[in-house]
Amino acid sequence: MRSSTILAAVAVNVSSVLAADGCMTNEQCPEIAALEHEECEDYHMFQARGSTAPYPGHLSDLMKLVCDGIDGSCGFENIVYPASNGNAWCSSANQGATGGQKQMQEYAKRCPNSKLIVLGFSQGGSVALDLLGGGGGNKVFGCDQPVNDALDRTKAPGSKKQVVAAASFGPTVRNADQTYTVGGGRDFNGTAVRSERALDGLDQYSDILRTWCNEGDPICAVGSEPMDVANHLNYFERYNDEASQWIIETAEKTAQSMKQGDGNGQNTTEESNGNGKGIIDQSKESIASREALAKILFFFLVAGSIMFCMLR
Ligand SMILES: *[C@@H]1O[C@H](CO)[C@@H](O)[C@H](O)[C@H]1NC(C)=O
Ligand SMILES: CC(=O)N[C@H]1CO[C@H](CO)[C@@H](O)[C@@H]1O
Repeated sequence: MRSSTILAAVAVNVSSVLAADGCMTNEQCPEIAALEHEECEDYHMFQARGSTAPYPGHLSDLMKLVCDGIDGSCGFENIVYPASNGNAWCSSANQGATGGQKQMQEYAKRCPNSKLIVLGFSQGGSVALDLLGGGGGNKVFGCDQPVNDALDRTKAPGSKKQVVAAASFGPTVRNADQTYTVGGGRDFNGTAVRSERALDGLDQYSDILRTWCNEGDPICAVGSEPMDVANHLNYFERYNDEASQWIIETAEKTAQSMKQGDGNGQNTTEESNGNGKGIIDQSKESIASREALAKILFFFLVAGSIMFCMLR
């Protein structure tokens, strides 16, 4: 089992298999490059690419969909880290987690009112989970991943006022049966499992976190069948629409439910403002009235047809 896992890891050089029509690099897709921003904006994504992938990598099209659909200014920055495979995986992932936290700290300090979204794929998916919930203290592909602490959910940059959504696709280090996981690989462990401490750390974010893991993905769902690297590489073909919708809804809903604070992220409350509720009630009402209208139209249609038949 362990040696097959290692073989799978070696086989998954994610940059070698590009999605047929997906964007991977800035050169390929200037419209993605145009979303890479340093300035303060309403929604700012931090994204961690997969092992050996170019920047920005597999999440490019998804990020474009999020920015196209979200209500407010939007852009991203790459989490800068080596994304190395093999024995260097552990130090690479650790650099991603600690470096990503630092990038978030710097951005949140400059832009205290911006809403932050954390994304990652494969090794980067693991990095996204590690930087939020803490990581390391385990063996992955035969190397030892150093420990890093979680971001505190009550303080910048991890506060509820700031981190409003997080999504991880095919993460390497993950645990079976977590409520935030969707996909057929949910009941299987990843290449390695998270420490209790890292799981607890991640639970702070479970309300705004979703992890996608396919059945048969040899990286995030070890032991599920049929094991095929294709199941690790097709997340963005399969789920871009669903995932971008979820990210937009989660980010907007969380942002709306947080009162505008004093900007330092030290305290947040869960009280929702009247607006958010109003919008939901209004849309419920309009659905109800549309249903009523449809029933009335249907009644007249049936009654009309009966009269027409009788008159003939
Ligand atoms: C996942 O790993 C944990 C910790 O090692 C273990 O207790 C559990 O049985 C594993 N679950 C599956 C489905 O392999
Ligand atoms: C995390 C934190 O400090 N939360 C506090 C913020 O302020 C509200 C109301 O003043 C408290 O109830 C929270 O405990």
